[in-house]
This record gives sequence, C-alpha cells and structure tokens, in this order.
Amino acid sequence: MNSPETLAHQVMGRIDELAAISETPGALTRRYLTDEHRRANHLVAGWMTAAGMAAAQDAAGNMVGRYGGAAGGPSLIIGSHLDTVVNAGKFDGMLGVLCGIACVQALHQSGRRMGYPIEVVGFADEEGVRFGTTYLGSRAITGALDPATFEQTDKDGITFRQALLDFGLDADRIGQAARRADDVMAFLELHIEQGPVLEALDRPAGAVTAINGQTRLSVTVTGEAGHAGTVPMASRRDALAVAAEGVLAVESICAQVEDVVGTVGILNTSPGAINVIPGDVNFTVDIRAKDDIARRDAVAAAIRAIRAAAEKRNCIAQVTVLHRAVSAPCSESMIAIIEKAIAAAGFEPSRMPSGAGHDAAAMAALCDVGMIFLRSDGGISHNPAERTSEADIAAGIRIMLNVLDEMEG
Ligand code: HGY
Ligand code: MN
Ligand code: MN
Repeated sequence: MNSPETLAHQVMGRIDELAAISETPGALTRRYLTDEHRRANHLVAGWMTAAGMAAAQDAAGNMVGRYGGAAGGPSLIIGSHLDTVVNAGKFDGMLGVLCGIACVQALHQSGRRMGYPIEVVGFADEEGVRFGTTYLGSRAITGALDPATFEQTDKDGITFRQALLDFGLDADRIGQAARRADDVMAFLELHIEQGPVLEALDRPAGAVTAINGQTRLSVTVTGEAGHAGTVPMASRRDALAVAAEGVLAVESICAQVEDVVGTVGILNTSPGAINVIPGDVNFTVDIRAKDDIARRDAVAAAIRAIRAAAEKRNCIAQVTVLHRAVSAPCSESMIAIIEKAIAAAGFEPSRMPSGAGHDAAAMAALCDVGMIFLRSDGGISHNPAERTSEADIAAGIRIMLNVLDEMEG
C-alpha cells in the first residue's frame, strides 16, 4: 500500500492539476455549472476510477465515487467541494476530495475492503459564488433545496434552473441526487483550517466541534444620480454614501459581540463616473456566529442601520436574504473518533469551532458529521497564498485512514 507520504506527494500534484482549471488565466476561479466545473469533474472521475471506485456525476453535478464494502449497508461519505471563490487558494475544498480519493486508493492497492461502503464526493457548489446561496451540491444530497432557489440568478442574470439545463442537468430531476438517512452511516470532511489556530498550537490537525451559522444578504440602495458639481450637498440622494454608512455599521455592530463576524465582500456602484453622484448601489453582507441568536440580532441591527442611513438621505434600501444556515454541531462520536485518530497518528489532538462554512454544515441535516482540520500556513485562505504543507497532508491521510479503521467499530 502506498505510504501516506507517497499519497500526499500525489495529492500535491493533483492540487496543481485542478488549480490549472480556471475561468481566469493566472488566477483560480471555478464556479458551479461552468465548463471549468465540467473539466474538473472529468479529471476527478478519472482519479476515482484509478483508485478502484465507480465514479458518476449525480443530478446536481456532484462527482461521486463509490468503493464497495465487504458488506453492504449504509455508506461512509467522505467529501468536500470542487468549486472555488474568486482568485482562490488551491487547497480550499479540493484537498478534502483528493485526500478521500487517496485513502480509498490505499485500500484498493492493498486489496482491502472496509466493513462498510465508502463514497467520496466532490461537491459541486459549496462557496455559492455563482448564485449567492451556498451548499447547493450538498443540499441536493440532503434533499434540502428550496424550489425558489432555482430562480436565483448569477451576475449575468442566468437562473440556477437555466444553468442546470445548460450543463445537461434538469432542476426537476435534481431530487435524484437526494440520499435517505438510512443509506448514510456518517459524513467525514477533511478541510484546511483557513485560520491561525493550529499553526499557533504547532499541530498539523484538529477535530472540528461545530460550524458557525451564516446569513448572506444582498442590499440594493436606490437614490438619484446627479451632477457632482451642481447638486447642493443638502439635497443629494447619494446611494454610495448610504452604502458606506452601511459597511461601517456592519463592521461596528459585529465588532461589539464576541464570536460574531461581518463582512461586506461585494459593492457595485452605478453609474460609476467620477463626476456623477451614485444613484444605485448594490452590496452584500455576510454575518456569522457560533450562536444563532447572536447572529440574528447582529443581522437585524445591521438592517436597521442600513435603512436609517437610507432614510436620512431620502434613498430606498431593499434587503434580500440570499442564504441562511444555522450553526451545525459535529457529532460527539465523530469528534471522539477523529481525536483518537489524531492521537494514533502520533499527534496531540485539539478541538476547535469552524468560522468558515463547509458542506458538513449541510450534511448535518442528514447524518452525523465530523471534520478533520489541517493547518493553514499563516492562517491564510481565500487567497492565492493559501497553503498546506505536504507533511501535513501526509498526516491528514494517516489520520483519515485511522478514522476509517475506527469506523469499523
Ligand atoms: O464562506 C465560507 O465560509 C466557505 O469558504 N464557503
Ligand atoms: Mn471557501
Ligand atoms: Mn471550503
């Protein structure tokens, strides 16, 4: 059987191969239901097949590899996502899929079958960059897609429904991707930490306790475009001034509450000329917290502040909720198994919450979930400088193989 070190070296090469599949040359951006998504799925399907799995794309565009067990019964699903943010790092999501394939490859090479089937899933859309709402691939698997979601549009006005059709899929058949709880033993996700904790502890891996809840808003402010030189300040309806006050309100509201974070990631202003008062602005708000009440209070306060800023300037602010996910606990049994697996690999285990969202948060609606975090160099993520070392990847593979053994019971 290949050693974890050999497998980690192979994973590193595959990380680079996947990173080359991008909508933007020289930077990594791979959104849901694009040609790049199709190409990435094709590459991953080949690796799944080579690892002894039967690979197939499901009705939502997730790439699923199945490795039978010595007995039938519910399967352990190992997975993470293959889509990326804009100008992304190359480990976020992909590392978890590739480590899952590597572990099955190790079993296959030694002719070993676990007592349960294993499925490795490359989820099609975790970041939610294209349609604003996240976990579309994993929510298709849990059967939790709201019909209204299919009418959400991307920046070009293409609906999720149309994009599925363009990709060769059908919104009306996406239910075929859904799994029954009886068919799933548990879900395991290996993911980069995307934060500084493991590096500060000088540990390669940790067990995740819970995934923070998140609310994503789209805010449209309507004022009145006007001449920058002639409209008196007192009579302006400056939509960008409203948005600016809104951005600072999100920052100050979230900074006041422990464990609540808030971000305005996108802001578009129109008409966008140096000598024209902005008449229309659209911006997004992303607020997260471990505690769902604290998150909801912060969201309500931010919306109140944005509306007050609009009223003060005789503008209109429309707020749309793009996505809402409650915080998702990892199961105590999976946390304990992962801690044991980390210790068996020779490392000091640690437990930690996840400020980042993950498909595990969606899968928690279907089954017990567990997450292995791997150290992020410098705690950097959602940035091309994102990196996890080959040695830590080898540790992650060793830990994941230990988890598979522990799951034998
Ligand atoms: O936004 C997140 O937390 C994740 O990267 N989707
Ligand atoms: Mn991400
Ligand atoms: Mn991710």
